[in-house]
Amino acid sequence: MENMELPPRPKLFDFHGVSMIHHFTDNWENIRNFQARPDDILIATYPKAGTTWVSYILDLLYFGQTAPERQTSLPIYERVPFLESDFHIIPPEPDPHPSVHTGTELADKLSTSPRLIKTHLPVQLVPKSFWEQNCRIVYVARNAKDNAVSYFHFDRMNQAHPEPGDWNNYLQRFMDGKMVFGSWYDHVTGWWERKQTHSKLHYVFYEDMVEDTRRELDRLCSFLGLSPSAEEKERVRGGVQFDTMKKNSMANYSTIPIMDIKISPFMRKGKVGDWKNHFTVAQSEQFDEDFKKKMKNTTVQFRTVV
Ligand code: PPS
Repeated sequence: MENMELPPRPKLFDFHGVSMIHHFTDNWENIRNFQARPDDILIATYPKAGTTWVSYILDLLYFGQTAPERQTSLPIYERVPFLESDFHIIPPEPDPHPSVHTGTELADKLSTSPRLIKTHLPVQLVPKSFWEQNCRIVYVARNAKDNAVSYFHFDRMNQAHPEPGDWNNYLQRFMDGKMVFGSWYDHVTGWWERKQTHSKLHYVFYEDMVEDTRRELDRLCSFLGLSPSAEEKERVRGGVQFDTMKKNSMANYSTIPIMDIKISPFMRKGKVGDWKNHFTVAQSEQFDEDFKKKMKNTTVQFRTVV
């Protein structure tokens, strides 16, 4: 893998009013026409809000007992296809045949029921069949400051995203919505508004999950109509603790060559409040001021500490 030639970093462009890169729009016709099934569960997030955490929880809840071999042989990105992705998933050596799968192909090939599907699309770009089929959707949101920090480190290590540049410029770009998948502010508020009309949307906060994973697991189960035993719930909770997932090669993205976990691990810190190690006082004040303006018309509330 060390000598593998990496593709050049992609450029951002405007896609229906949202900053995007070609990896997530090249397959657009298939994404737009994707046929959701009524029991599909969509895991929707702005990038770096806790997608993998919730994906792993759902995977364990549904398939942890019936398909234990998944836990050792199938990375999370194959269990929970990334709908809009056109990334080339290259199996580790010695498999000489790189397989190319778009998210829609992977989802179409899934034999599980329900299918768990991941998306980072802002609500207005989600394929209409998910709404027509009245699918359950779990949306995870994370406070903007920690989200920006996590995204910055991810963009440093992920060759498939634009070069992040220095932190100060990056933060400005975050505030301007010039990020892959667009504005954090539009994303979290757009999904929050949709929750008011789509009853099968469960809106979860990363901070709540860190504060009390057991409670959030109970809420998730109740939304999904699942009633696992207390023992089973504890097993799931143990399997999705940060340190456990960080060591788990099926969950930690260490098998994807375009992500250089030596630059920054995918499972980086898993904390609320790491923004304090990155923002200067001036940056924090300016960010808060701007935040108030951008979020003045919404009722969604975030915590930057727990
Ligand atoms: S992605 O690329 O958008 O799918 O990334 P995503 O999974 O949404 O977000 C990655 C961040 O989530 C943290 N993470 C966790 N935190 C706490 N507990 C668990 N189990 C967990 N799993 C993943 C991960 O460490 C990233 O956050 P940072 O702040 O960078 O550590």
